[in-house]
Amino acid sequence: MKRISIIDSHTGGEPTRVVLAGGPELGGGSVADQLKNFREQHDKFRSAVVNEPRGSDVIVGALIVPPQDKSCTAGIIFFNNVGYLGMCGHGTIGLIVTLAHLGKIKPGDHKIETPAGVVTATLHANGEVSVANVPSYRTHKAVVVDVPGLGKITGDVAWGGNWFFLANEHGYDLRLANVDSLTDVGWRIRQALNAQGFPDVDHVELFGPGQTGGHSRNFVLCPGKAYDRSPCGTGVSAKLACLAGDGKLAENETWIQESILGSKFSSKFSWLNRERGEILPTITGTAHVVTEATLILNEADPFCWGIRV
Ligand code: PYC
Repeated sequence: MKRISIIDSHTGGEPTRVVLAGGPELGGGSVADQLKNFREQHDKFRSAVVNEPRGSDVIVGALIVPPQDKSCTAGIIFFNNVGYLGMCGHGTIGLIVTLAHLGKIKPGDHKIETPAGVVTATLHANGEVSVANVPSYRTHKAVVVDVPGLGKITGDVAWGGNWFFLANEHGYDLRLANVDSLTDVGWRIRQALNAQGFPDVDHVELFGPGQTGGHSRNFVLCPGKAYDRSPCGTGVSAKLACLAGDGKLAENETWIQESILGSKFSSKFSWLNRERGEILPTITGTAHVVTEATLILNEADPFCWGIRV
């Protein structure tokens, strides 16, 4: 019988399950090296932690690992129902609030090593967390995707710690009541985009007008077909790269991004390299701890390692 100690939180409605103890030994090195080992040797642990019957499609797992960069407070590997993330904005906010809940960190700056690079998370005295993310940039503007059954949809391809397709003009109403049809649309767009020359893009973002005071609302479809309940930290980073590139947002100007639930991240950017369109985005949000628990893995259980598709 194996026991795994976890804490669950949510960031704007999107859950993060931090694994505190009981994880696999990943052999050290950079967090990117440890992710390779995790993926190749211990993928069933990922599934056991986030998939049913202990989890669900929407949970993002976060395994704390030793950082190679010793100036970092922690290393972290984020994972979901189908695989691994380069970085995760809502998950980093959840991690910081979890570490504060445990009394392991105090307000101030905390560097965190992720597979996509080192980010700096600031725990504010009021409990909010800001994450200065990895450098973000747009690689393709106004890509036209021919989506079977939907027609042509135009959007940008950008990196914010994960790869995103971002569409402003799509004609869909971004309301919670419509998540089933939005999921179908997002999935069709992703399939078409992957087939039409962008195999790495695994997140799709649809944007519309803000409905609860934000500058914009989004619907974000994650790699395993779950929609992000939060505004998606890496997705907002990709959005800022597009806004910056189009001259629609100035350096240090605030952009409030609403999720499909209406939960919000405040964000801003500074230029790293204007010619290359590279920005440093900072995302601010709040998380709440909801569960402290022990997962039990019993090999006698036919679903010990989770239900995998
Ligand atoms: O907040 O970056 C994020 C994120 C990625 C996938 C789910 N949330």
